[in-house]
Amino acid sequence: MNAMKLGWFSELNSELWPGVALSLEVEEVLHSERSSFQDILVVKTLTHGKALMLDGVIQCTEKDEMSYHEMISYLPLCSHPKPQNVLIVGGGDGGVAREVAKHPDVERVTLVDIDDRVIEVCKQYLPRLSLGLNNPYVNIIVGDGFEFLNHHQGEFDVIITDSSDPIGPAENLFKHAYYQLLKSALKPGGIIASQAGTAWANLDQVCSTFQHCKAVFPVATYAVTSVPTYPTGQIGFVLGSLTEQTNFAEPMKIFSGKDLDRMSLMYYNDKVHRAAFALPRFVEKALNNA
Ligand code: SPM
Repeated sequence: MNAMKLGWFSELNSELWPGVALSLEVEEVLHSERSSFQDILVVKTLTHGKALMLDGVIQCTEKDEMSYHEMISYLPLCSHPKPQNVLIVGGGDGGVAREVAKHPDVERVTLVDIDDRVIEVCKQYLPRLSLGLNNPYVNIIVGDGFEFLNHHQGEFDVIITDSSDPIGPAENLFKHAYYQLLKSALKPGGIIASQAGTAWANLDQVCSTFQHCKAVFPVATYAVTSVPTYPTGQIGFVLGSLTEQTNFAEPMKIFSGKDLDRMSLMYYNDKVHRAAFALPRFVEKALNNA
């Protein structure tokens, strides 16, 4: 559900964030179509650059996408001793691939997204994001992430699930069976990170996703970042590790200021990494009971 009225896009979703709607003033609709899986909309906003919406839900704006893409990428990558082979499930806009490919240890990136139209539309209209899709290290596969994992065992050091919300094409990526598949697709010592919703609007969803992760991985945790154009301005990730010694809150790899500049990172550094795991009491309590 979404509304375009008087030059404004409003993100209405009565199921996921009832009674709240973020609005962006739109200068121009650049692209709109119905793919086999979802509605795809790209607009030029007045204040946030270009924005991508899927099924009426904001996926990213050029102004604040770095907070999401850098954090979902570097929280797991910097928690792994040598993340050479990385799988991205979803992420058809290219933002995560762009970040993952910058990590000095990464040798191979595979991206599996179900919707080739998202990939093509982002290549055409969102080049700042989709430059990750043109990187020679990135192998793009159009297909179902769930199915892909079924046929790949013990292959990846890190798997990042950059999905939309659990209504629509991404629904299966929030289930227990998906976390079991993630575990089987990892090499020994592997790590996963998945989009897991915001505690303010979807505490139940956060807890159930965390529960699936905790049931499968010896170490599981939840971290947050701020994305002003997501509902409540915040989103979180669950992280799981096959290694009991993993302490997600303390990065194994620390980039110097020079590294961060060379990699053009605008949000992530080791201090932000540690802070992402400092959770409010109500979230900590809910996760402890999950
Ligand atoms: N590469 C960007 C894809 C973004 N994936 C996450 C989108 C989530 C949007 N809704 C946030 C609602 C939080 N409950």
